[in-house]
Amino acid sequence: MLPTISNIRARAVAAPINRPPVSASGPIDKAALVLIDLETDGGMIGRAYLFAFTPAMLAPLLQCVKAVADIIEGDSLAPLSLDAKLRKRFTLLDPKGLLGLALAGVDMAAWDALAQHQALPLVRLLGSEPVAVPAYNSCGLWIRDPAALADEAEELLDDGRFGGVKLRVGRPDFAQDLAAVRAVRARIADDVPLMSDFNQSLTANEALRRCRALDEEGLYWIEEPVRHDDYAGCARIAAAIDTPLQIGENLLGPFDMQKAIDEAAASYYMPDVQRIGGVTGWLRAAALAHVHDLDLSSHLFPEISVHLLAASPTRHWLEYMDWANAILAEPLEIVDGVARPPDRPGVGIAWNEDAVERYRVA
Ligand code: SMN
Ligand code: MG
Repeated sequence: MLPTISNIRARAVAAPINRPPVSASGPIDKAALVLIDLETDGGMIGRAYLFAFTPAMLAPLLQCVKAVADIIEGDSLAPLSLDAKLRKRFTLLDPKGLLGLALAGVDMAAWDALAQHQALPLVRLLGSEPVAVPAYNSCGLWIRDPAALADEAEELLDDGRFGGVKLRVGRPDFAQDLAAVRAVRARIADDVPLMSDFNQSLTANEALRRCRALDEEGLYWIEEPVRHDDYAGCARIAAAIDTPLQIGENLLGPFDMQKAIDEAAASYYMPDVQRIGGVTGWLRAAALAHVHDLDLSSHLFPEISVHLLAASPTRHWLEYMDWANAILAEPLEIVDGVARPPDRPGVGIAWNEDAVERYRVA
């Protein structure tokens, strides 16, 4: 007998970030997170967090989670059925934006509770095993003075935990981007992948110019040079360079991913679990990547993404981001360049309640 959902609680926190990000789209000072606790009548508590990007969006996102919760309290803990019911209910509203995040968060928490109910790590519930997933350190190398970046790259790699690092580009002056890439590439070992991310900052013509110029600089991938949904623009750039083009953190569900694939927008895809539709959406995206033979990486949310990548046939890289570490009881460990899903029931997320109280936003 499946448990039923008895209660869903949501809390907002604004937690400190170790190396606060400054991307081409601006700074982020705090990790604005919504924490979800989904309780079942069997006593399990499924947990997930959502990233609201800015504290101003915490209150409306909390409201969205509560509105979704009201619809499924009392229902069986069957994530695919819950997803179908909720998406049908919201068909006329178009369940994207904050509502899409809320749906994904409740889905993640439901899968966590179900895995706990089966006494299995999520990766095993999905039929896979806790295999090693290569992890790169994405917690730094933001838009700042290129001269300081080589030292930072070394710091981000120096304990040998990570297999690669990601550098942010998209400065107003391309010479500064080039200087940043060269400084970091020259400092780190030749066999350590250096990823790069433009965060959608360029026009298609400027992106073509910059990506061609960067094509010989030894970058492992170039991410989101243009607007995320300009699949034709992405395809034009991807076809013009040898360096693989990476997109996907802004795909709002597997149907968007199919559209991007139809246009040959990129070589690599990196869905974000809160935008692609939670675990349920990820599994469908992973099937698309499998069918089209596309390397699949993750975006943010390393704790759950490591389970999902371990269950994805074309798994590639885990993006390691430490933004939730301040409020997690047991942050994900990275050792010798790889992460493994923890061998405990569910996703393995538990709150550090003292920290949650400290950073709680009313
Ligand atoms: C990123 C994501 C979220 C906030 C800042 C930067 C970046 C990444 O696109 O891929 O990590
Ligand atoms: Mg990115």
